Amino acid sequence: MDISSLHEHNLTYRFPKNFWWGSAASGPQTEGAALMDGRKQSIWDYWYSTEPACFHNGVGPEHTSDFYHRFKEDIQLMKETGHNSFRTSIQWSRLIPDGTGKVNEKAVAFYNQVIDELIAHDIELFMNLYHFDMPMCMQEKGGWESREVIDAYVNYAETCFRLFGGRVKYWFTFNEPIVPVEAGYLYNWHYPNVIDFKRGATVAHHTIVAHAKAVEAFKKLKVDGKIGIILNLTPSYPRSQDAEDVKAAHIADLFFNRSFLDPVTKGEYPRDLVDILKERDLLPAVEAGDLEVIKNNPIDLLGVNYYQPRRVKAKEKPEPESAPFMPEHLFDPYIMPGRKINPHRGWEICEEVIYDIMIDLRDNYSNLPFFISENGMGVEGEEKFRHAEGFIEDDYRIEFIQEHLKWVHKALEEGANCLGYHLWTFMDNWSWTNAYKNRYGLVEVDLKNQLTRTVKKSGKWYKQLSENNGF
Ligand code: BGP
Repeated sequence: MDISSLHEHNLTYRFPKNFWWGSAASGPQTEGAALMDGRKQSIWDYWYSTEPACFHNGVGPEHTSDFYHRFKEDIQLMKETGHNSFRTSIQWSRLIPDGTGKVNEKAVAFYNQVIDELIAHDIELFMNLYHFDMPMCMQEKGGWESREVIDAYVNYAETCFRLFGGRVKYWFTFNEPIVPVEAGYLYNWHYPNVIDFKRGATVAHHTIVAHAKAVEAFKKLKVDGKIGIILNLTPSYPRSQDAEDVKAAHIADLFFNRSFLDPVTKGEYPRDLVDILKERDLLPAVEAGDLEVIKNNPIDLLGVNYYQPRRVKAKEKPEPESAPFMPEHLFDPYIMPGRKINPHRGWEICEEVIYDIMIDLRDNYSNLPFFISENGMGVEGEEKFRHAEGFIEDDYRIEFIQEHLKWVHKALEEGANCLGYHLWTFMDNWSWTNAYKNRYGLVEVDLKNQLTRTVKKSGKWYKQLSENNGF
């Protein structure tokens, strides 16, 4: 990396040559056309059809910005907002509607057109294969609890590599794979609404095996490109340096960060985590070959999603003996006095944490190549920031990005191997049970018709950021 360029010209924060500037999105959150052209239900369509009240204002995944029909206009807007790269995901339920077997030619045509259009606009496509969107027919077979689903996923991944490999150079097996574990099997936030740690641990292990097998297939097929995974890293900070607080933070870190980060980079689960689970008889069943495939298939590139830290303190009460296990039996959440909050979303904002993540990857993960694959500021009721001329005047978002980038820049100067920054997200999009509650886009989508797009102030600023390669 050419560090000497970091301070050239009149910019205070200049980034390395060819730094990726762009944004992230996902198929289910933007394509719409949910049951069109042969696509079948994912768990989201199914769950919405049975329990619409679980979704903010009762808005489901059917239309979601209609990128399926409007991708040309949207890619044009990506160009206008300075994108040199963009991440989205293929929907398994669109490409292989029955989970296995026949490929949907209309889906192939759609994804090919999106790829062509991005290439024509000189925007590098980062393609993810799974963003929380299990096809319903696969969930009926047990979802990630089922070995059969691992095989089906690997077949789906191979199909994607064969169809689009070479033209797509950057691939990701999963986005935030811990979220389906937490949301679907621990905390009752998402379908299938199970609360059972051991089943969650099985889901986590099977996801990692599926990931490693997809990486193995990618290498076997000699796809011209790189493959990785996108993890949401939520560093854990102890209330104090007292041994018990530090231990609590370490345990939270094992469960929520190292559980996925270590196997995909170092090829092994953290020993301390295995010990904690073993002691409580919570280890998932591991089959012959699982640990080898994990060991032999480290990623080429990591995507880091960062929103907020986790703060913890030592448990005040002893671990309950009879209640079914939850990670929170081993630490308590800590509300740090004076923490900065995004009042429009309720999440903590702590910019320097992004630096800590980058230094951790430098020092403890062999300085592997990574990029910030999501970071962003959600705002509920963003209409109230509309300028008289009609656009959203989101100075808070510009400031949010700048303040994070200052720390990214510092870590780069200190040798972190960060290749780019992607904002969540390109245009306001549908976000699971929060639907359209929190807006994150550089581009506003008129929710009355889900059609009209208007670039926000941040979108104009992002173009300058990208063109100047800094600010
Ligand atoms: C991330 C997910 C995205 C997106 C974002 C915003 O964790 O990868 O898919 O939904 O969170 O979430 P929310 O709309 O709940 O604020």
